[in-house]
Amino acid sequence: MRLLTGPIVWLLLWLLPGCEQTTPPDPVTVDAAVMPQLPPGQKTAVVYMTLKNNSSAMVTLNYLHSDLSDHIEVHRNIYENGLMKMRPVQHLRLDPHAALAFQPGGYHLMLFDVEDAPPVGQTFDLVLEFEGGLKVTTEVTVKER
Ligand SMILES: [Cu+2]
Repeated sequence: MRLLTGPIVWLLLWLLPGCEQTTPPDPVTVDAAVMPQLPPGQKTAVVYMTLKNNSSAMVTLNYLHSDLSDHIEVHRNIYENGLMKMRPVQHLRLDPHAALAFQPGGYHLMLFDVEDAPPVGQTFDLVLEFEGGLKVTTEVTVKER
């Protein structure tokens, strides 16, 4: 009996749901990506999301890809001389284990020349490409404005 204890304990641990976390999390994850629906005739869309760096290294966001737009930029709203202005952010860096919320009034993605946006409730794929070649694909949900 004693000889069996080891393997049985190991097997029980393996079967516990919590033990699935032994696989490391993705280095970068994206949560709750949404795009407010575009008004008719408008071709510049905004995307909000939460970006998380789960790794112990700094990550740098270099490129964004989507079938919806050939030109996607990271922007940040800043106050300058009492005015709210938008500034492109190139090579956005995220500290180890840091999260960054893209939200109204702060960071956001801008998609230019959007021709065929999906209707409200539908999704489209957005690919975030980081330095070193890491690519993270997330689904962006179109929501009402
Ligand atoms: Cu912008």
